[in-house]
Amino acid sequence: MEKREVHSFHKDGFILAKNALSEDTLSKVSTYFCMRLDQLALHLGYAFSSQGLNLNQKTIELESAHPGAMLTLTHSQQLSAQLVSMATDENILAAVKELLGSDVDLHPFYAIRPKPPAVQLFEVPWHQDSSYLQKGADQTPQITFWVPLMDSTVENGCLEVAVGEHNSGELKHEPHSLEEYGNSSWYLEIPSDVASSFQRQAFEIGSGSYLIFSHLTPHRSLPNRSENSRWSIDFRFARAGYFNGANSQSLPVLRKGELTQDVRDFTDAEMTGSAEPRSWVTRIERPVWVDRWR
Ligand SMILES: O=C(O)CCC(=O)C(=O)O
Repeated sequence: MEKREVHSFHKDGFILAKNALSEDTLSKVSTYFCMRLDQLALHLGYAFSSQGLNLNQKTIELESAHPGAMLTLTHSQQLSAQLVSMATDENILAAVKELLGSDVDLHPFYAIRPKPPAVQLFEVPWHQDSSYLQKGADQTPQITFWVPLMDSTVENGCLEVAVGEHNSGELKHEPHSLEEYGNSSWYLEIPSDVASSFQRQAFEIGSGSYLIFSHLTPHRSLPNRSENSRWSIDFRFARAGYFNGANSQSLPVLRKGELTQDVRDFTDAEMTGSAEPRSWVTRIERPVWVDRWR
């Protein structure tokens, strides 16, 4: 990462890394999620129309046969070897070291977003990531990586960021209200009278590129008005030894600049099938932020 990029991260609250992930890394993650969609289809008793459908085709088919199925997929997220490999890609870790130092953890908050068209619960309202953590975690140095698995455009609901607003500290948030497919919204939002003054920048990002932003950078995602899904993954890193503000543990990733044994053990357990089996979850049970913003 160049000095001017670090400077622009601190000035604007975000930075775009172009063509930083290999096709191979992305395709392993897509293949893994195709497999998860096969498992979800089996669970829902659905048979895909043909073999060899790609990630987008499977998403569209399953969501149209079982509206709300992708919300289940999102709620049932679990770290996999493919995700940890992506998060520990050398370019990502180089940026992490530059921005957070050489002792760093993978934060337990990460999200998988299949975002099919016209599911309003995949339109994430304006928020800062720290608002979803317990009080005080905004003091922890941490950054988010937002990684699209396919090209993300204004039409398919890309991310929009508030430029320079991370310098305002943690803003007030309110619970967002929406019911859809038996799910109540779990989001928080910055009130519209505050968000209306943001200087906004929408990011059309090709797959292989990603956005890095601070836990205090307000952002949201636009509606998906296309006919396709727009998959993305977001994960966070925090400086080791600081309060993570969640009710589960972080995964140690770097110590003294070196990849930890914890990361290797995690990926080995996944590859050998000794990791815990995955179950399907249809909602987030009592998230840590519910009482904080009432
Ligand atoms: O991908 C999206 O739709 C929203 C992502 C987001 O809000 C986040 O990464 O915190």
